[in-house]
Amino acid sequence: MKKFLILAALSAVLLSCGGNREQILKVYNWSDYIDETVLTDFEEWYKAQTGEDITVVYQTFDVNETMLSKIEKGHEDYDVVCPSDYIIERMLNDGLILPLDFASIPDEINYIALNRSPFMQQMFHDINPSIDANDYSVPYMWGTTGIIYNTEEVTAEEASTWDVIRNPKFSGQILIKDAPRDVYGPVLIYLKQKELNEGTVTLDDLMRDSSDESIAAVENYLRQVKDGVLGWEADFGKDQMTKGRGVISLNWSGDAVWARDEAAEVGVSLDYIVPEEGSTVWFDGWVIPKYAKNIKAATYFIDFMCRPDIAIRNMEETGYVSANGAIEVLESQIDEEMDPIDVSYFFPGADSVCVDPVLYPDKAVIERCALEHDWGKDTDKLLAMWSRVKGDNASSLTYVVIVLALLAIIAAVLFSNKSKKRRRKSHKK
Ligand code: N2P
Repeated sequence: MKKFLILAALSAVLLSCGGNREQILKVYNWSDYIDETVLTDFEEWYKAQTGEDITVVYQTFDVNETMLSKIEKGHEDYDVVCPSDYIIERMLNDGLILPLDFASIPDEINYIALNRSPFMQQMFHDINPSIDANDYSVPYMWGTTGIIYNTEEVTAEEASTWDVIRNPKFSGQILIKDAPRDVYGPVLIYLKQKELNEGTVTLDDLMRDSSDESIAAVENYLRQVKDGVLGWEADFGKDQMTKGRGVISLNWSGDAVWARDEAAEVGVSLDYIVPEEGSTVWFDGWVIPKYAKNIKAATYFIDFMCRPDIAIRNMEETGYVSANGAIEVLESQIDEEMDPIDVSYFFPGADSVCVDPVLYPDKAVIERCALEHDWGKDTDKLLAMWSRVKGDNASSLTYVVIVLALLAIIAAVLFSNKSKKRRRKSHKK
């Protein structure tokens, strides 16, 4: 990490001194979402393939919306970014991403074409049936949203419902991902169980439901949740769970794998479950934003990320699951200690393989998960609700402290002015 911060700083200096932008590739990705040694490998590979020098400037974000705003409002010249499904949809609708030109990459190193997963292609296609997102983005990682739980404190049964996040038994020990859409979706699915079971709504309807009534219902629910919340976390939840500082974490499957494996080393036992009521399945994909300056290197970078050995390294480092459909990737994950499950939706024919079900959920789990969709302008309503819910949490005390501090500053200024005047008066006398 340090090495890349230094590299980023050096590259920023290089750029500000008029360095050659064609030799810089600016990548903006989620934090903890890559094996950073692959960045150096890319620089070497790129040189070998094209004869050109390249330096990767690597920056990270924790929240989709931060990344989007830098591009949407700031017009920042990142060459490659990694948004989630509904943000790809939004960027696509707003003309913020460029079509990809993979034909420019020689066939024998065209890892994108060689390793596509039909499941991922279909998911990307479903983002927007009228503009095929496969022409604009390449899947990177994917997973589900669910519950990480400490198996010594919480039973699998307790964790198998979304209602566990307001279970008073775990009050003060619940971590919630600071990702409004990824919390809204599951909570709405929970609240609409009756309608889902009666068949009057579908999971897909709920993923598109930005009505005032539904937002209000989720807000009301989250207000009941928040008293028991230990933290709204963008990226520290997994770490807290490994230290036993939380017993429940509404989180992504990749963080679950990372946390479970780290925790095991210090004797803390964690597991992950996708609650019975259903959930969201998400994926993140590489795109080249409209303001990119190095499209050629960006295209090669995305391609390199699809090389199976690189995909495997990224998976092993982060805990997340590659969207790569290569058989080598499946083979690298076979673990005879696991029970056989059906992952034929992802690897055709693999209907009974021993793989970690947190990484590749069984087909039955995927069938109760839905893809999130962009809400366009209605997103603002959700973000406003989210800050109302979270903001109230720390606010009373915070506001009192701020007001007291301001009063103290004003009093100090008034007092010092008065004494200055007094001193001047006595001086004149
Ligand atoms: C990893 C972030 C994963 C993003 N820190 C999940 N969409």
